[in-house]
Amino acid sequence: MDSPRVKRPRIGISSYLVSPDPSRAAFGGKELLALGRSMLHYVTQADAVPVVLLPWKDQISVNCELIKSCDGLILTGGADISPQQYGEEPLKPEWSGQPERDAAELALIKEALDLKIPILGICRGCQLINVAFGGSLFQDIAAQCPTNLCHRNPAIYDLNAHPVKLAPNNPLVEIFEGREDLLVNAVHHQAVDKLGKGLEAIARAEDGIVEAIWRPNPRHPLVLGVQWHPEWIASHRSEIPAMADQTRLIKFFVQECESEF
Ligand SMILES: [Mn+2]
Repeated sequence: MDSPRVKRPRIGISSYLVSPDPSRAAFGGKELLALGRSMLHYVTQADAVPVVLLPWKDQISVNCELIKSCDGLILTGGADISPQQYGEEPLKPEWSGQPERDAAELALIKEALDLKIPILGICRGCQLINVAFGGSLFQDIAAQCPTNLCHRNPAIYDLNAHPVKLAPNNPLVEIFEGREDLLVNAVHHQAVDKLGKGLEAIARAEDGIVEAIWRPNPRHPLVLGVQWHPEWIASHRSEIPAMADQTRLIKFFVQECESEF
């Protein structure tokens, strides 16, 4: 007897906008989209189907069609968000970010909110949720809020880690079963400054930097952002065993995507 065909949840995932080295012949000057294999693996670990979304402004209508077929949206990490998105000029030219990708993803956030499907932001994605709700960012942690805590170390990249303290009564406490602290990877130099309207900081590093946000009201559909990269922790957990199992986060998110509220 044929097994019944069960439709797996589809999760739209924003992709990176990459400009290869123009001095080389291969792809020189041609823009590409990219998406980490660990991100795809992370989503399939929760038995969901990844749908790759596009990082270009002139593809917003395509993205809107794609996201209509999805049960949830993940905003991935990547380049800086342009300070223009929160009404500031870049303090340094190299902090100008990628307005092109910002525009594509801000349109996706709006569409996902209209469709009432859950949103998960990772690193840059967490910051973009904050900006979409009217909040602002620190353009550079070292320049604007000097701290002894290392939030980015290029030499060891995603093996750089620091603890975060979780606030009570939020999905992270549920996901990580009542833990008050989590050790997470840290690969960011921007951070949430002023919180977006209706958003709440639910994890902070010991220097006060915001490490996770969510929208408590309405609680569903879920809007959650984490400053760390759970997909890398899930893939390389053996390298820092003290880190919690972050597949719990994606399984929780996909469950939210499957639920009717
Ligand atoms: Mn951090």
